[in-house]
Amino acid sequence: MNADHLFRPFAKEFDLERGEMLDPESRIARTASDMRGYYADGPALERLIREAGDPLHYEVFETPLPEAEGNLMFCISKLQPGLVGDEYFMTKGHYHQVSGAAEIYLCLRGEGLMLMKTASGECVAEPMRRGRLVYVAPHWAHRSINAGEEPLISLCLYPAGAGHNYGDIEREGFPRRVVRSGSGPTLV
Ligand code: PAN
Ligand code: ZN
Repeated sequence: MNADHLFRPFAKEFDLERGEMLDPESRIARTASDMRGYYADGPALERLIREAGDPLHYEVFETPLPEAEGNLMFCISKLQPGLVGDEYFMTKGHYHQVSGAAEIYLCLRGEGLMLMKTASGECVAEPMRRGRLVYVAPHWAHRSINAGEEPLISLCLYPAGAGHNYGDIEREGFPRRVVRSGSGPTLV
């Protein structure tokens, strides 16, 4: 095969202490108003949007890669701390469009949970904290939840052609939520 047709090797710098990808080519940002319909307390979300000026919820920093079979996508996911009512800030969550595509989250900073569910309703929560790797197995939808006081930051790795299916989770939701209680973050 002519090597000109191959994607070229490259390297990228990270600040692992701060949990930052240096010079990311792309940044996706979600603010509170992007999260309508996801939290149990809709009025609390509307108050947050109104009173706090639609604050940043989370960001994904990445280097776009060809989706061709074999490439591995890597990105930094950075979720702010905060509450909507009693519920901790979280990502929308998704299945992969190629639902058999797995993903690795290596937590670099912060504290929280990775909530995972199958289409048949089985649900598992794995703690996330610096140095802990969560393996999101094929066919499991996944959502991260920041139950701490600083940003929850992970390095994510998955097949570049996996795609994201948000629609099914928008319809199904996750069977469990993480809320603040007197004894700390609680799965309900
Ligand atoms: C992550 C997520 C990121 C944001 O990179 O995309 O944490 O969460 P949502 O995509 O659910 O809004 C990932 O799981 N990629 O596949
Ligand atoms: Zn994913």
